[in-house]
Amino acid sequence: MSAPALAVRLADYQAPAWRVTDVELVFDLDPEATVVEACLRVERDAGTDAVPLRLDGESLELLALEVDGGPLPAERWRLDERSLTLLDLPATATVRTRARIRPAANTALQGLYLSGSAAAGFLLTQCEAEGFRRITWFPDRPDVLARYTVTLRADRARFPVLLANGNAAGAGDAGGGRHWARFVDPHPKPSYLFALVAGRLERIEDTFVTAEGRRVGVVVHAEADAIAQCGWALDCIKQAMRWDEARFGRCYDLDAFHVVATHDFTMGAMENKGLNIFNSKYLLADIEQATDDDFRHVLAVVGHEYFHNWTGNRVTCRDWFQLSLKEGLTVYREQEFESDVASRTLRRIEDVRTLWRAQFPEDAGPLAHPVRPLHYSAIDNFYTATVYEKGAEIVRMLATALGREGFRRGLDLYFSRHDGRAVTIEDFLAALGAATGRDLAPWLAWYAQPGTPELVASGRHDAQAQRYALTLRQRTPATANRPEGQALPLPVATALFGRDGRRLPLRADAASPPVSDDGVLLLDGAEATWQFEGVAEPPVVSLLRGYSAPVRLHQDVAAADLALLARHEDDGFNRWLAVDTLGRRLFADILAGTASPAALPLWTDAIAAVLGDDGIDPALAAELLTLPDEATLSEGRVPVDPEAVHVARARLETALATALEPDLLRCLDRPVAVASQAIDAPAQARRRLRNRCMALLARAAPTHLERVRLQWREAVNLTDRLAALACLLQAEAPDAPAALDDFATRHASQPLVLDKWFSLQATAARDDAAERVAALTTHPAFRWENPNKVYALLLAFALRNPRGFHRADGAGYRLIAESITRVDALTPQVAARLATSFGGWRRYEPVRRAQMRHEIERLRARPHVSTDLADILDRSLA
Ligand code: 0A1
Ligand code: ZN
Repeated sequence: MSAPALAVRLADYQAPAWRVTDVELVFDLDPEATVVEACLRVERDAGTDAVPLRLDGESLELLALEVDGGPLPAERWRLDERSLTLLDLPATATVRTRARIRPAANTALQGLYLSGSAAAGFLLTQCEAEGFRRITWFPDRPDVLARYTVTLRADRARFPVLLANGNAAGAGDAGGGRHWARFVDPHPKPSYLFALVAGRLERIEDTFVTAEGRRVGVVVHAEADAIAQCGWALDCIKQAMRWDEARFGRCYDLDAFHVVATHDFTMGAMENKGLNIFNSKYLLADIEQATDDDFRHVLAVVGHEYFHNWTGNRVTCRDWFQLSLKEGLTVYREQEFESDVASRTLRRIEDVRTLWRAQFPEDAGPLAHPVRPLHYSAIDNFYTATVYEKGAEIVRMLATALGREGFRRGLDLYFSRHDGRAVTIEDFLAALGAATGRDLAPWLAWYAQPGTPELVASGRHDAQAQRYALTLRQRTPATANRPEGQALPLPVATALFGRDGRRLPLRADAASPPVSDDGVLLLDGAEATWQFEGVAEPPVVSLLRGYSAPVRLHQDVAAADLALLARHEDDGFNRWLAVDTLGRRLFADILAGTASPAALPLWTDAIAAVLGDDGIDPALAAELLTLPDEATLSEGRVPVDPEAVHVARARLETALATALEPDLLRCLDRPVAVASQAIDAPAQARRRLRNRCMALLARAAPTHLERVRLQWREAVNLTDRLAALACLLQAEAPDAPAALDDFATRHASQPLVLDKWFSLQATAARDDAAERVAALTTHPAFRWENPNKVYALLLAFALRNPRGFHRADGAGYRLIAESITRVDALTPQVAARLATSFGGWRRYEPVRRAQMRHEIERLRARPHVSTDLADILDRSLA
């Protein structure tokens, strides 16, 4: 069994004793053996004499080492598996190394690796967080920023396209069928932002003129069979560039912006300076091979990576503990981008669903960590919902508390103070505070303290005085692994409604804590009370509008009041939330066996009323018809019986479908052509609503499957075809197997579409789901080396098929444990991610709890466990 890796601690941070000012890299590229020559100009920090220069390096074969143009005596350097240490260097020196690396054998997909086959694939790099050390020896930490000059040499026919960060600075013939290209990046950057790409790639391009007048070549690269699907991404890049200028005053800063698609990537995408690399899933989109959701995801991820150019690249992180400094802020910017160019309400609903499904459980289980962790043994495992999504929620709360203008001034100051530097979350808060005259020190607790705060609201109406007193209390309760948390600053966006559905003025008396012009109450201690005046009747109180703080709200609201909010709330999110809350209450009653038939109509009538409102966005209507998934419904319940949750949810959905059958039919029968190839927002919204109605109708009665079959035959886009297939599968219709086969044949040469085909089967809540998923791992299109395939089949099964994964006989657990072992030998990051599916084991009823624990222990006891996997397993058991 491997020993746990030594933890790195935030408290131990020390500024680097050595800086690297300039780096020159020369690559002789070859998939089997690439030679990397590195020349580093290093400088010792004044006052740190005699500190050896320690360079990180892993899986490198040393071919040559020189300092200041000559060899270094053996007693002045040491090489081990993880580093090269040079002793007694002068205060400035030039260190030259030559290394051999083996891209084709690199299945970890960190460092330089091959995407696709050795004969036809292309070479690319992934360096975040610690991949650069697999390319050359270097102080591989984000606070060492250097200027890079990179020369690539390769066979011209095999690797016609050569790309690296920065501006092109020459190209030519290298003799013997080889060619070269040079790139200079004028912006100092940390090593994790280094990238190169070499191969047979096609391109589409355009020009973007920045607000500062720079003409930027915008280029999207992909393999020949994918280039036709890159148009949408190119469009999204230009939208993102324009938006960042308009909303945050941030312009692009190089002559070209390159984006490359690969099928072999462990994450979504990577913001390498001027050379973003994307998992093809988040870059390619056309109507035949991508769903409407895919189109939206491409917009969001393209935006995300582009926005990193300022939040991450120009201003970067001092160390990996500060990861949320770039990720939380960039997710927030991405959310705002999509909210501005598409739909704010929909994006907010989607983000909150993600928070509830993924982040709340993470924050409540053994893998919980502060948004700024205090220690780690495998940083790869901290690209989590907490660092990303909760981090974004903190930024959103700050923006709410400071107001749009104040937040913008704060960010402007942050950029001007720290451009070209590696900084901390304290620096971020200090800049926002200095620009707005606020002391934001209390906000640091949001970054430091794990757990989801509980917010309890209570109110009292005084009819005589026409006053309404609203009291808010907060607590972050202790758990087995941590003490009770301290009070946090909580912005609570609030509105009061009268019984007729009209907004009441929000006038707090002079003794109350302040209320902002847009109705935000800032709770900055454990408890506070606001006295609102001029409230003649007991109001309906709408709290946390737009989900203004990521907390669990406990508020005693009558179902009739929620129904009123569902009709009259003008905040789209809280309107949806009112319906969602009604649905969850019914679910809880069904689960507890206390459901009363009288409760159902309040919920279904509320939805019907909204559906009947001609002004409603069809996409929002579709959201109202979508119940929380089983993971979300299980969240906060102990012990969980996944089978009971599944059955109760299915009953609730059937009840909804049955009650609304006429409304759903009316919705479907509205004269809209099924055969639509438009991808504009209204077309997408209509499809979303129609497909949701169709899915519910198929639940209500088997006769409605005829409509599904019609759509299956006539669909001219992937969204509609896939929606119909999902209905046939869900109903276990007799023709479902044939439809699945048809689909696979039709899309046989389209890997991203086949991923959806795998996921559809992986998430079907059948008794034999585990056996089917196991069988699919032997399908010719499935490859263990390809993260997208592992995620589409196995991660989808573990996370989105609770009934199958948690099957009482443990077959689901065994399948995932065996898969983890297999993947760990290839791509440890992916294995670790799969293993997080066991993280919640303590919340399950005793039989399942014991089985899950057994699998975790068995995995940990195996002989060769990667550091990434060992870290997840150890923390899960702690
Ligand atoms: N910084 C990227 C996420 C990312 C992290 C690690 C990676 O290693 C495989 C890749 C990508 C982002 O936030 O988009
Ligand atoms: Zn990011």
